[in-house]
Amino acid sequence: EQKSMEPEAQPPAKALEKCPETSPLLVGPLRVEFNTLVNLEQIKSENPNLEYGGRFRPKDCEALQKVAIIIPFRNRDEHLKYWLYYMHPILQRQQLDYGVYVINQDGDQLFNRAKLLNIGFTESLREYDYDCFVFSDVDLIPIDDRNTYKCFSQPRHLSGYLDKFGFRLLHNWLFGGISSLSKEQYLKINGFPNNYWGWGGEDDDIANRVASKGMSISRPSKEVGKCRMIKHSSDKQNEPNPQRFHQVTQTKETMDKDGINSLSYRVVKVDKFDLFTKITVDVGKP
Ligand code: UDH
Repeated sequence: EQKSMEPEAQPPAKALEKCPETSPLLVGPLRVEFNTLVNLEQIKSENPNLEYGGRFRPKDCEALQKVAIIIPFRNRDEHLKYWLYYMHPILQRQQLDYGVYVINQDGDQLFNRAKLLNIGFTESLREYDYDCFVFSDVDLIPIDDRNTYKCFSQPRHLSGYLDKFGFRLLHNWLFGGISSLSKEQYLKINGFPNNYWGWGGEDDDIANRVASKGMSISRPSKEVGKCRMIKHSSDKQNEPNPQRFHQVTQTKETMDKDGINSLSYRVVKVDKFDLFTKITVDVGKP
């Protein structure tokens, strides 16, 4: 009898099962230091499962959240390498469907962190149907992978316990550094302010927005929530904003007209690298 040359019948493709609530791949406390230099080629070879542009999704289960990670950026390439080196393995172990977006402020006007974050929200959504947004400074790394870069029932502050403050939470409305908001939470507060130029205040404004919409700030426990910051000197064109003290008293009055509904900017260029997507933008000036 002649063997059939027909390929064996394949079972119909099964939809992946959802990933578990807690990833079984987590290891807990991590060693994080910034003395050994890292390079992009090494990071690339250590993360073979990444897709172009710094995208990843678990292949054995369906991720519970689609997370855009937004990094405000200008002239911090050394920090970005450490960030990529430490974060890609952590985020993969957390079984997230994620993409990394570095929002690079073009030119040398005053830095505008919150506006860059608004731009990251908008631009990442043009690429994929993200439902959660993690906003992270480039120089902060969690030292426990149970500090999951996802969204929770309340906006979350992921970097409450920094090494530079002796791992103490300075105060309860702290919201700078690393935070996460679902798309719905973000839209409820009209996104972030666009008019904080230079250092400071924008994080308190965001905390005010959260509170004024009846939400609260959630955090991981101190055990899980510790982070390290890369030491560095002050940046040019990011001096403390002298208007910040006044601005943060006005959030309730300004938040409905200043935010994602009033955002304007120009994309200068989009670079897709292996480990991240870099979007260079003109944010204008004060
Ligand atoms: N950022 C840049 N480039 C800049 C300024 C800021 O990439 O020129 C980004 C970066 O992601 C940084 C974040 O914006 O992590 C926040 O910047 P920041 O200056 O508010 O906060 P950071 O924690 O520094 O980096 C705090 C002041 C450090 C002064 C140290 C003096 N010893």
